[in-house]
Order: sequence, then structure tokens, then C-alpha cells
Amino acid sequence: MKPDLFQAPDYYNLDDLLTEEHKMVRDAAREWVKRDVSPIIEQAAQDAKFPKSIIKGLAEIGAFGPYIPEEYGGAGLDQIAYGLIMQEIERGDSGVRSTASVQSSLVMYPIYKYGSEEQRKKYLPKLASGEFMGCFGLTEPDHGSNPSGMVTNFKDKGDHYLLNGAKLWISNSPFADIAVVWAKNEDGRIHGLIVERGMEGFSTPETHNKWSLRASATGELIFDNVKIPKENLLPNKSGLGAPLGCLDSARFGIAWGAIGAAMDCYDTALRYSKERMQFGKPIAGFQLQQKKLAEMITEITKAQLLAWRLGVLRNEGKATSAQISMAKRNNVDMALKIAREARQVLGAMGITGDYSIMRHMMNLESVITYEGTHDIHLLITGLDITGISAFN
Ligand code: TGC
Ligand code: FAD
Repeated sequence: MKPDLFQAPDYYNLDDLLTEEHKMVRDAAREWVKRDVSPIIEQAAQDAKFPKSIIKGLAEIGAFGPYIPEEYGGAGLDQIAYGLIMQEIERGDSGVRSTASVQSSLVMYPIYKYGSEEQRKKYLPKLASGEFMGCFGLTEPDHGSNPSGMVTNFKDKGDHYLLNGAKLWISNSPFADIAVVWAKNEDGRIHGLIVERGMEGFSTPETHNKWSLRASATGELIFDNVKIPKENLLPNKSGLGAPLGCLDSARFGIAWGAIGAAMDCYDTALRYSKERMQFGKPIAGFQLQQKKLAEMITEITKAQLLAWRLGVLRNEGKATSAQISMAKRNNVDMALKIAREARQVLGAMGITGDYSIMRHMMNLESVITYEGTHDIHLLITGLDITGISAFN
């Protein structure tokens, strides 16, 4: 892997829209990625191993619960700071951002938002420090885009619940200490339950042979008559809206994160194109390469503006789920297209692990699928503007 010479593009002086705190948080994350992620991430991806050594650093830069109040161990930051942290982490690798997204928005957020005070105190500080790692179980083998059809269920057994079923494609599951699991009660109502590693009948086999997000661990959650203490039910919200509310927060983070991956691809391609000589001049001097690079920076700039405005709306409590869907869909698609174009700018070198582009490209194939596929987000926009659902 080449040394990390990343320079962040800011074509429209977007830094002027950020506060000093935003810039401080962003720069700390950027430095950490350069120092602790870039040197090890390519090997971790090649080995298909989640680099556990980065957990401490993620906690230190505030990536676990950036917007969770400080009294529960979070960083107490606003939504734009959260977005900027995700952007910087995904600049390093989407799999590392995945780990932070899941911990923050899919584990800490539901415990903070829907949990009891006892649950908040018990879990949130340990999740913020990385002492506990968590995962989020919504997707099932037969229910991906349509989670309302889930079959994982729990029965009230008087002094405990009995949980049965299975979840698939779960980020962090192979090493998570706790899982926030969505399951139906006897009335078919969806609830969140906190399942702890070590509970009898609970196992988390790893999913192997991924060509994407190789530095992130993915696995299953299997529940075979798992006894869940009653105090582990999230008491304050039920129904599909509960897990979907968590997804809003995670999708917002992805809308920012994808910009980081795109910025890294663009920056790498720009630098390479100025150095690589063909036909007696740098390839950056050819119109076809300039077209690629000019379109990349245009799309990155548009995505930055979209994310920033969405951050303002989130800070004001005004962002709708459909607005978040639009940003997730647009920005991930933008990043994937840029990764493909940037890869071509590097010619054959672009397919090697000496550069980050191909890794970003393969990672983004997962990012465009998880947290709602590209198609599902389009249908969410379609429903929002027409009032007619085209899901079924
Ligand atoms: P629908 O009838 O539309 O809604 C059911 C209830 O939910 C409410 N709702 C939302 N609430 C909060 N946020 C949202 N985004 C919401 N969207 C809907 C809605 O108001 C309703 O509430 P109520 O009170 O009336 O019951 O539900 P539907 O069954 O028609 O489904 C809609 C659809 C297809 C959009 C939804 O199912 C969906 O988003 N599907 C995609 C599934 C998905 O995104 N899965 C992600 C799994 S987690 C993951 O991928 C983590 S990857 C992590 C990483 O590594 O980074
Ligand atoms: P399907 O729902 O089977 O979709 C297949 C295709 O059909 C897609 O192209 C989709 O767009 C299309 N389609 C589906 N329905 C419609 C429709 N109504 N109209 C038009 N087209 C449609 N889930 C979790 O719960 N927790 C996690 O931590 C997690 N991490 C993940 C990590 C990775 C690496 C990956 C790849 C996935 C992860 N997921 C996780 C699962 C992810 O959210 C699902 O893969 C995603 O929601 C899509 O579900 P599916 O794969 O079953 O595809």
C-alpha cells in the first residue's frame, strides 16, 4: 500500500459552512485514519479480518455514539459532526465505517431512544468506550427489503421470553458482545430485544467468501430457544417504525460516509494522473481523463452540499425519512460510479492493492445494497412524491 497522501477536495469552500468544533472533530478523525487505519487496512481486507486493534481509536475519536449525550458516554456532538466523522472513516474504508455506524446508530441509538434508564446506564457507556461491541439484527434469510415479514419471534414465558429464529448478513455479529434483535411477539408486533453473547442457544457463525467489505466481519444470529430476561426488552417503542427509525440515523451517516470513499478515489486518481506519463505527457493532460476528473469533483461537490443541508435539517429536527433516503441513494451511487471511473484512470495499477480504489469499489457494492437497496430508496422517493406505494 502506498503512503497515505490524501488531500480532501473542497471545491465550493464548504469548510466556511462548518464551525470550529466541526473542523476540529473532522481533522482529528482524518489524522487518526491516516495514522492508524491507512497503514493496516489493505492487509486486513486481503486477509478478510476485521482489525480489532482499531476499536480503541474509534472510541477515542468519538465514532461510537457521536450524538449520544455525554452523560451516557457519547460525544454529545451535532449531526454534522457525526456526518463528518463517518466521512473521514469511510475515506479509510467502508467496513470500518460500518462498524462505527452499527455501534452508534443501530445499537446505541435504539438503546438510548427506546430503552429504559437502566438499559441506558448499563450498556451505553461501555458501547461508547468500545468495551462492548454491538450488532443489529433485522434482516432474515427470507426477509431483506421487506423486514415486516420477519419470522423471528418471542413468546412470553412468565418470568422470561423465549426467542427463536435467525438473522443473516449481520455486521459485527461474529465478535459482538450484544445484539439488538427485532422479533415479533405472539400478537405479531415487532419489538427490540437485547441479546447477550453467552446466552444459551444463541450463536453467531461468520459469513465467509465475501468480495466486499472484507475488513468488516459479517455473520448470522441464530436463536434456538434463547431465554431472554424480561428487562432486556426495549420498552419505549414497538412496530416496524422502531428499527426503521434507527435506519434513518445510519443511512444519514452513510450519505456522508460515501463522500469520503469518493473523495479518496478522486484524490488518488488526480494525483496519479499528474504523475503518469503516456505519449510524452501526463495523462492528466488528455481531455478524456480531464472529463473523468472534472465530473468526479462536480458530483462530489453536489453530494457534499446535499449532505450538509441534510445535516442542518437533522440538527433542526426537520429532516424527513424520504430526504435521508434520497441522500443515501444519491451519494452511494455517486461514490460507486466515481470508484469505477477512478479505477480506470489508474489503468492496470488500479486493480492492485497498492491503491485503495478497487477496495472502495468492492466495498461500495455492499453499501449500495445494505441499509435499503438503491431500488428501495428510489421507491421511497416515489412514494413520497406521488403518495402511491409501489413496494407491493
Ligand atoms: P411501512 O408500512 O411503510 O412503515 C411501517 C411503519 O414504519 C414507519 N416508517 C418509518 N419510521 C421511521 N423511519 C423510517 N425510515 C420509516 N419508514 C417507515 C411508518 O410510518 C409505519 O409506522 P406506523 O406507525 O404507521 O406503523 O412499511 P413497509 O413494510 O411498507 O416497508 C417500507 C420499506 C420497504 C421502505 C422498509 O421496509 C424498508 O426500508 N426496507 C429496507 C430494509 C432495510 O433497509 N434493511 C436494512 C437492514 S440493517 C442494515 O442493512 C445494516 S448495514 C449496517 C452497516 O454495516 O453499516
Ligand atoms: P432482497 O430484498 O432479496 O432484494 C433483491 C433485489 O430485489 C434487490 O435489487 C432489491 O432492490 C430488489 N427488490 C426487492 N424488493 C423490491 C421491490 N418491492 N421493488 C423493486 N425491487 C425490489 N442487515 C441487518 O439487519 N443488519 C446488518 O448489520 C446488516 N449488515 C449487512 C452487511 C453486508 C455486508 C450486507 C451485504 C448486508 C447487510 N445487511 C444487514 C442486510 C441488508 O440490509 C440487506 O441485504 C438489504 O436490506 C437487502 O436485502 P436482500 O439482500 O435480502 O435483498
